[in-house]
Amino acid sequence: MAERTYDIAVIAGDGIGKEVMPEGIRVLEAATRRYGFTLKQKWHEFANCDYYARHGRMMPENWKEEIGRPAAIFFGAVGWPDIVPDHISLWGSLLQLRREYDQYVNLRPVRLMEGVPCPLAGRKPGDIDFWVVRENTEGEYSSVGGRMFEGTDREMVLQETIMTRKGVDRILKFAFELAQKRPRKLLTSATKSNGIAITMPYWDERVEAMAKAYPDVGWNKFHIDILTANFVLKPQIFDVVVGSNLFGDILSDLGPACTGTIGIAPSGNINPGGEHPSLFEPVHGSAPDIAGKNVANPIGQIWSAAMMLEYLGETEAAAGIMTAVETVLKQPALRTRDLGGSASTQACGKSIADALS
Ligand code: GGG
Repeated sequence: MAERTYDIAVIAGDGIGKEVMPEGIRVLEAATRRYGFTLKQKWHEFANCDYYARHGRMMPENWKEEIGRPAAIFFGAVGWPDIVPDHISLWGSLLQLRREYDQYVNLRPVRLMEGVPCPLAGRKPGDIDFWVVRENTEGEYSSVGGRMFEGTDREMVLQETIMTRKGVDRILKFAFELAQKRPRKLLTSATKSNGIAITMPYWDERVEAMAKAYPDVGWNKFHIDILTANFVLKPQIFDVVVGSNLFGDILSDLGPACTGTIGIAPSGNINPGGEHPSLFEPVHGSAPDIAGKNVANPIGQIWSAAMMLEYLGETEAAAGIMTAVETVLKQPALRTRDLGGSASTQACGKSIADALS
């Protein structure tokens, strides 16, 4: 049998990224021992704000060469606003990686796990189990626009939202195909076509057109305001939720918050064709307020490791990591403080690695 070896690029980033990444790696290494495959790690000391402080940019000019062609990229979190404004650090690193590698799908599972204290009254595991599919390369995340008449009473700022037929259709196709594989086969589209009068009606039209190709998938749409309310009030009605870059981002923070904490939420930035590497990272950011205290929840990073292994075809190892996560989450003493426990970042990571061994 061929040896299973994967090259992965590792970028810890800023803030708690530097603390949760070693725990993700600890668990991945436990998985390699248990399931008999090899990960060759290449760590990169860029795409962080310390690099910016030294070089005046977030990544070297030849970052693509530096990264090479790994099987996947394992990413922590970026942003340290005391050094670099967030829009500069984000556009100079993560957003550049997502766009240059055409990772047009941002896939974010939302699942209530057993033992996790859920802030929504009366919900139990199984009640909340859906995917947010976020468009990841265009939409409201745009740097097209500008400022005029700065410093005068005519000061004006303008920013464009960009939706292309290709960009919208490919994310909808991915979302419908995901829904098709799920038992409930239901797709929900996030819109705001009553207020955002050009791009969002276009999004709705494309959803309606795409739905015709998937007659076995039921679909509905909600304006983003009532959709967010329903995440809190009726999370059980969702199966696959697709949204533009901004709406998807908001929904994929709110979803995990409804299941207990954003600290456990993972994501995959996927280039479905496989022409470029895909990138796996926790949904959370660098959290400067708790950085350096060894209190951050490493499960978002660890679950992202499981998503990465699933993507690499190591499905048994991915499932093993998730079982280990579930085992640890059931024990209050092993949880981090965002889940009411007192375990440190390292202790939580170690418990999961031990549960896997
Ligand atoms: N691990 C995710 C991360 O570092 N996020 C920083 C951030 O601000 N992201 C914005 C976004 O994903 O749109």
